Amino acid sequence: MALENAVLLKEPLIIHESMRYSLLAGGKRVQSMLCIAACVLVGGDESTAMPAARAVETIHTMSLIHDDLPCMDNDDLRRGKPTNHKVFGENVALLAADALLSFAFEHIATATKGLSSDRMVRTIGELAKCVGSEGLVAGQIVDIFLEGLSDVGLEQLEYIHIHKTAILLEASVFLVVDDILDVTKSSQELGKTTGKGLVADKMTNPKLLGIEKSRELAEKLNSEA
Ligand code: GRG
Repeated sequence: MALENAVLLKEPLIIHESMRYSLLAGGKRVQSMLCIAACVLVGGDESTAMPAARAVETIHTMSLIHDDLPCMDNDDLRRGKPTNHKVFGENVALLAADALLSFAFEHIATATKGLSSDRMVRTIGELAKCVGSEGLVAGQIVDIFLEGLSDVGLEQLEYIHIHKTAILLEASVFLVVDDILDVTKSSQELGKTTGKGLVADKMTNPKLLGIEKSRELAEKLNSEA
């Protein structure tokens, strides 16, 4: 996907090393593959979607760097390697994530070919919304503030999953397909349930529902998807 060439090693070296460390650390590349597949599915050229695919992958990566920071989940490992802040320090990791976020939008704006400026502006606007206080950031802040609370329900857990995970996946597809297909069902409508449950610290579906019910829910959501 040529992410290697998207962020080159240049001055200031430390920040670009840190950006590249996480960007090129592997990962399943689900977001970018979805983006390209969606484009091809509706008859578009792969090359049209490539900058958007790199951008969503870059945003996904920067969100993981933030998520791993000591002030968030304080994780030592990501993608089988030491987390960005473990290697480069917290200050560099924070700035590398910020720079990756900025790069994602710059890259869409400068590298996308064959889109009208109207669609380009709409694409960038949609993506920005998915990242901000109604998107990834919303999911993370709710996750943080519900942590440790008892009496947290499935609806709140779904809110976190939708905002932390589904929203960027949805954006990866909708950024490309939105104009072409009449997609009316929002991810919020998918698998809406109202159960309640208890959690100790981090919420998960198995903690709320038990393994068996979680499996059933996963199968239901999968077939709806
Ligand atoms: C976006 C400004 C801004 C800040 C970030 C920390 C945060 C706010 C949001 C949390 C986002 C987060 C960590 C969501 C989890 C997403 C997720 C499903 C991670 C695991 O994805 P995989 O397994 O990862 O596809 P790989 O490594 O394969 O890419």
